[in-house]
Amino acid sequence: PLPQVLDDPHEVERSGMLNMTKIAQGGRKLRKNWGPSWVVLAGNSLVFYREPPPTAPCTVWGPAGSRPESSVDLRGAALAHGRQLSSRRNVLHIRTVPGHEFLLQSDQEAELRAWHCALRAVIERLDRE
Ligand code: I3S
Repeated sequence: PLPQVLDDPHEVERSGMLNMTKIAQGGRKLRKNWGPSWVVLAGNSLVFYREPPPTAPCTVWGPAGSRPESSVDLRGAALAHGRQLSSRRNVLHIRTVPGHEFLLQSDQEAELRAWHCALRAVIERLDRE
């Protein structure tokens, strides 16, 4: 049997500061607007907060009572390198089933690679469910 934590849909898989821009909303192309975001990968969602929690790194969720800026459902999402979509280095491209697309970027290559692995693992797990 799986350990209990793996059955918890709200288990935080990863969180941290990344640069983010949406590039499409519901299939409609958007103008890029890069900015820093506190990103939380948990359950089937990727959640974006304007700011990290004040007690970081101990608290992985956003500030108590703080509302996420946005969140997306990763079920069926497509994950790819974003190098054709940006002049920045270390860019990931995510497209969700409803056609929301965004880019995630970090100047630290290892950090972005870890996000790539974590996102791929979650999306593959959701594909099997
Ligand atoms: O894919 P693009 O259009 O070359 O993206 C760049 C532009 O969106 C630019 O904004 P304006 O066209 O509104 O000035 C952004 O400032 C750049 O950051 C975008 O390119 P990168 O390569 O940084 O994703």
